[in-house]
Parts: sequence; C-alpha cells; structure tokens
Amino acid sequence: MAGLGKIYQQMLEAKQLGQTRFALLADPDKANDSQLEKLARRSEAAGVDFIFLGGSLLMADRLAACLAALRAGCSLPIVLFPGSPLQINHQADALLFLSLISGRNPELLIGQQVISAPYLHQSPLEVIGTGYMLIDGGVPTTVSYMSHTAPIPHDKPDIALATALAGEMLGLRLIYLDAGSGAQRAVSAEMINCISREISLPLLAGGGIRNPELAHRAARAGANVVVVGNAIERDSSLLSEMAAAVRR
Ligand code: 1GP
Repeated sequence: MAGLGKIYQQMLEAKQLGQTRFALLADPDKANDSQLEKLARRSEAAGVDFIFLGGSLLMADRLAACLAALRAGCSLPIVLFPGSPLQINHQADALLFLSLISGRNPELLIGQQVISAPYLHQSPLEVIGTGYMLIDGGVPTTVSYMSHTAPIPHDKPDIALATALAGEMLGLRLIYLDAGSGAQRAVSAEMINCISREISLPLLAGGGIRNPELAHRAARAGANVVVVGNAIERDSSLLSEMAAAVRR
C-alpha cells in the first residue's frame, strides 16, 4: 500500500493539532451541474476544507459530470464518499474506502471492497481505509435500510468506542461516525468525545448537523472533520457560519 496521501495527511494533522476541518457533502442526486459549480465556488470562499461527494443511491450516471462541475467551481480537495462501487471515479482526489464496521453485513464489511480493490489498485485515487459507523439518529435512514444493518444505539458510547478501537486495531485509518443523512439527532457530543479521547486516528462526524451550534458541538467534542450535507442543500448561506463554527 502506498504511503500516506496528501488528503489523509491533512486529516491526521487536524487530529495531531486537536483541530477540526469542515467537509461539505454534495449528493450527485440532489443538485444539477450549475448548482454544484456555484456551491463549489461558495464553499471555497466560505473556508470549506473538503468537498465530499456521494450518496446512498445513484439515480443517474452523473458522477463524472458532478466532478467536472465541482472542479470548475473550486480547487478544493474532492473526496468520494461512495454508497456503492458504482461511485468510483479517478477524477476525484481521494476515496473513503468504507467498511461498515458497526454492522454485520459481510458484503459491506469486505465483499464490495474486494470487488473494487483491483480497480482502485490501478487508479491514481488516494484510497483511505475508513471504519464507517452508523449511529442511531432517531429515524430509519437510507443507509440503514440499504445496508440491512442496525445502527449503534445513540446512547451507547461504550459500544461505539469498542467498535472504533477494533477498527483502529485492524489498521483502518479513519473512523467516521454517521447518524445518517437527515438524522433527527446528530451523534452525541458524549460519544464523539469518548472515542476521540481513546483513538489516535482522525475522527469524522456527520449526519443531522443542521446548524452552526451542532457543528461547533461536534468540533468541541473532538471531531476532526465535521461533515454537513442536508443543511447546506437547504440553505447554502449557512456555509460560512458552519465553517466558522467548527473552528471556533
Ligand atoms: C451523511 O454525514 C452525512 O452521510 C451528512 O448528513 O446530510 O444530515 O448533513 P446530513
């Protein structure tokens, strides 16, 4: 496996310095090209650190067009956050190579990864092995339905910690706590803090972060990358406030 790539270095640096970066999640199914280009331009101006691109479904073959639109609007790093092996494209900078370690569905723990690994081995993408953990956000999410897995209960930080530690011991490079897009309840500060204190990997948190206050809370609890999708889709004027809140 190649050494540490540029994007991972930035996340690791955030962990080592006790800082937080801000990632905007763009869903290829929810915006057209000109909206994406505009969003990318606004993101760069607002101080967004990464653009994540992906969704649980891919309703149309739009990944390449989305990447081109984002590139046209900004020079920010673009990281694929794929819902399936169909969402891989080497025009991005990096890919979160997700293993759904909160679940017990072998297809999503290792099966899909085996399918995509030979392709990724040939591609210039920076591949970042990521322990992906679904946390109950109060409503059934697309991910829990699509993955046939139960999320970790919201109020069980000990289970989440044990899972994150196992991910670290297995050699994964990131841990991503996700309450799922549009969650009613974001991952609790207690859970983020409990994991962040015990692992040496960068910690990502997302799902249901609807306002700057929640973004700030996740950052203060120890998330190194705060990921926001829905709230910005609804109101992109929140971008600057969200970016500022994670750095406060
Ligand atoms: C979902 O963590 C992301 O996978 C973002 O969630 O759309 O609720 O911000 P939201």
